[in-house]
Order: sequence, then structure tokens, then C-alpha cells
Amino acid sequence: MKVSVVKNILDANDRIAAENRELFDRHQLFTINLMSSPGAGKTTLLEAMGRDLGGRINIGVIEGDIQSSLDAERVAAAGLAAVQIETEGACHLDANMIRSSLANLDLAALDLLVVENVGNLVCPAEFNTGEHAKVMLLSVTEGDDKPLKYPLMFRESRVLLISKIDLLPHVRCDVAAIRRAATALNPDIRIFEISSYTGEGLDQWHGWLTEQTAAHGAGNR
Ligand SMILES: Nc1nc2c(ncn2[C@@H]2O[C@H](COP(=O)(O)OP(=O)(O)O)[C@@H](O)[C@H]2O)c(=O)[nH]1
Ligand SMILES: [Mg+2]
Repeated sequence: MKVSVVKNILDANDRIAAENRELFDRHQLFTINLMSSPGAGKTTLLEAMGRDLGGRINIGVIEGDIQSSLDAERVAAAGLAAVQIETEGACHLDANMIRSSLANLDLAALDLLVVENVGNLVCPAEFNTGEHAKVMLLSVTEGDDKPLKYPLMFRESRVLLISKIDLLPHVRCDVAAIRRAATALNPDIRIFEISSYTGEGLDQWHGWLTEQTAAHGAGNR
């Protein structure tokens, strides 16, 4: 009984996620679901994306937090269109929350939509929101054993961003071990090593985003 209840919830979520995806496709809008543990650097990366890409790509952000609108205020200050969802305790965003927030964004004016999920290395990976790609951050301060401990998010993600590499001289973290473990779980995963502080690696990440956004039709309007 318990199992079937959980399955029904996930089935219902997948149905709404498919509707969200249709809407994104109709607007030629590339959408990513950005996931990580709290503090890995998601919002700081969005601020850097606003600075570096904002002039060329119209970026919208849906911020998910248990409480507060701090992150939406940060990305709005960086020039991005932002909406905040307060989950009031829920540890992840689901497709219905995304659907409810979309009326607050001008989808026709956007090229790229980023959903910043609730900070959590577990639950967000289980719920599709309708995104085209899941992207995760793992910062070098979290430890190189995390792919082995939290495999689902690494399996589900199209891209792994190894973040805060400016801190590598100060922490014990084997980046090659992260790469090996992530690739063993998900042979197709793209991996970029980045620092939002120094800008290292952001060119490659922004290149990938620009390519994907163009492939979804931005600029063809
Ligand atoms: N050293 C370093 N710190 C960073 C970097 N990116 C973010 N941080 C810091 O990490 C903390 C959490 O960042 P935030 O972007 O709010 O993380 P989020 O919870 O994943 O959105 C803040 O103090 C940031 O200034 C980075 O590239 N290098
Ligand atoms: Mg954040």
C-alpha cells in the first residue's frame, strides 16, 4: 500500500512535469534544474551567469527555498527575472510548484530558465519538474566520497559542476576521484570544474549553456 501511494505521487508529478515541458518547448525555452547541497554555490553561480551571459541570453530563475526570498532578491539584483517559491518545509521542488510559479514569468521573453532547487543532495533528484536537463554542483569542501554516498543525483544529472575549485589548496579533495566515481555512475555526465570567485572554468560552462540554449531555438524568434 505504502509503495503504491509513493508511486502514485511520482506518476502524478511526471504527468504535470510533461505538461511543463510542453510549455517550455512551445516557448523554445531551455530549462535546467540546478541541484546541490546547501551552500555549494548555486546562487553565486547564477549571479556570475547574469554578469557574463545576461547581455546575450535572457535568463529567468525560479528559486526554491524552505523559507525566505533572499536568493530571488540576489539574482534579481544581478539583473535576472526571478520568482521565489517557499516550500514551507518540503525538501524539494515538484512539477506542480513549478507550474504554479510560471504565471509570474514572461516565458515568451526568456531564452533560458533555471530552477534553483532546495539545497539537498537527496530528494530533488527524485522529482522531475519538466526541465530539459538536471545540473548538479558538488563543491570541493563537501568531500570526494559524495558520489558514492549519494549516487542518484549523479546518475540523474546531465552536468556535474565541481565548484569552489579556488579552495583546492586549502582542502583535502581528490577531484580525479570525484570524476572517476561520477563517470562510473553516469558514463555520459559532462563535468566542468569551476570557481564563481575567480571565474575559472566558467567559460566552458557558459559555452555549454549557450550551445544548449541555441539548440532549443533561442535566437530563432
Ligand atoms: N571560495 C568560494 N566560495 C564560494 C564560491 N561560490 C560560492 N561561494 C560561497 O559559498 C557560500 C554559499 O554560496 P551560495 O551561492 O549561497 O550557495 P547555494 O546555497 O548553493 O545557493 C557563500 O558564502 C558564497 O560566497 C566559489 O566559487 N568559491
Ligand atoms: Mg541558493
